[in-house]
Amino acid sequence: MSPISRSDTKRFMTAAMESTSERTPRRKIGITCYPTYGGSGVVATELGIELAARGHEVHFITSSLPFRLSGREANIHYHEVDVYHYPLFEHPPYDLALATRMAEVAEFYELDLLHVHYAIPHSISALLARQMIETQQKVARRRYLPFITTLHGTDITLVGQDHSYLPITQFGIAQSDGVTAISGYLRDQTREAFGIQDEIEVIHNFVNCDFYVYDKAKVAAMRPRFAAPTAEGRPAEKLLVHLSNFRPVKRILDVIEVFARVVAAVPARLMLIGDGPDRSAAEHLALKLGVANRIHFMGKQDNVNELLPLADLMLMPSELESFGLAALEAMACGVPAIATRVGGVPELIDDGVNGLLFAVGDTEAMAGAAIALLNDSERLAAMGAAARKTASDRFCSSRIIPRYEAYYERVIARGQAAKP
Ligand code: GMT
Repeated sequence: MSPISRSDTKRFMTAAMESTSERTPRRKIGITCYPTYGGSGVVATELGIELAARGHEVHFITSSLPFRLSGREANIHYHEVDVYHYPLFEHPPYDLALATRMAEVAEFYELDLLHVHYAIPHSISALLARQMIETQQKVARRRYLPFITTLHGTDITLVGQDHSYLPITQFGIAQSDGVTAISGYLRDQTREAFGIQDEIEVIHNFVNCDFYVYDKAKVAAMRPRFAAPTAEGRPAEKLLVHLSNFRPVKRILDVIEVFARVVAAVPARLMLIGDGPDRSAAEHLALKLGVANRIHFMGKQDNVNELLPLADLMLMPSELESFGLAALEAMACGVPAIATRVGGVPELIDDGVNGLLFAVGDTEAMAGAAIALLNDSERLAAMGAAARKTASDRFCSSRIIPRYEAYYERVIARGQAAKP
């Protein structure tokens, strides 16, 4: 096995030190998520990394290597789901291949638990795997393999609402041995939309506060690559950032509109991190508004913890966010967000204290607030400090991971009571 990278070592050491205080049994956990795209994959991957660093054995069972994983981390195993493509299959049945792999890995490595992220179709695959293990031919090998479903957002608010998916999503949630939601908002939505009465544990998104942090020397060295420092007679350029998968729900065009208004009043640049369906529309609008040469279109980036602290302000004008992980990651780096008052965002951003909230689409108000804040360095610094404090007081991995561990123990104990 190749050595882990320096930044990984730091992260592992931090988590290992944290884990010495509160010990829970070392567990073998299978994690499934969408590995290449979106916040649910990020949360699942970061969770696996943190659990592994705390001594658990983590098995990622996914279609490809999750994008924040090097594949070289200690205590982490990766099992690729291989989908057989037969000409008859217009749509190869990934869900079945996943269920098969889950059951195989669970049996071979004696997993204690499966933890799936994003309900569709992962909870159904986990349910099948549980049934396969519970009813296998060799009676001595039969056992109950509990699974937890973590709900992230569009699995409930969008995709799960479509009539073609609603009943199966409802069924997958109801059959789960444990269900967590990433915000109180999402828990309430799930209850309302699916009529679920059972317990749904709210465990918010988290961030590693040692890894996502403002480092003055690093910022001083890197920032001039993205925004010009003070030159004779000219003010330093401000730097804004947006991070997402560029889907319509993120309202990237609002980001460009806000930025164009900001640039008209304050010398500034924008880092656009990520990629997705709305990228070319964003490029066109940037050209039309004459700000394309002030925007760094950076595409997908691995180490966003190195980029976020360079910025003064984050823009997150989403149509909906069940939580807003991107804003939390920025806040941990001392960068406050201008965001929309939607979904679970108010559980993270306290308007006027650690960030600013606006109605969806109100780009004029967002731009006005951004300009005022960028011109008031004292208020901007206070808001950045409050943002960091919120992240470290409430959403650090050191606080949130033990909640997952405790929940695992509850679910495993319930599963043992249900032994076949
Ligand atoms: O729908 C998405 O934006 C992707 C989705 C995902 O599942 O990958 O993101 C959701 O999960 C993130 C991590 O838990 C949350 O921080 C995002 O707020 C949430 N996105 C939405 O609700 C739109």
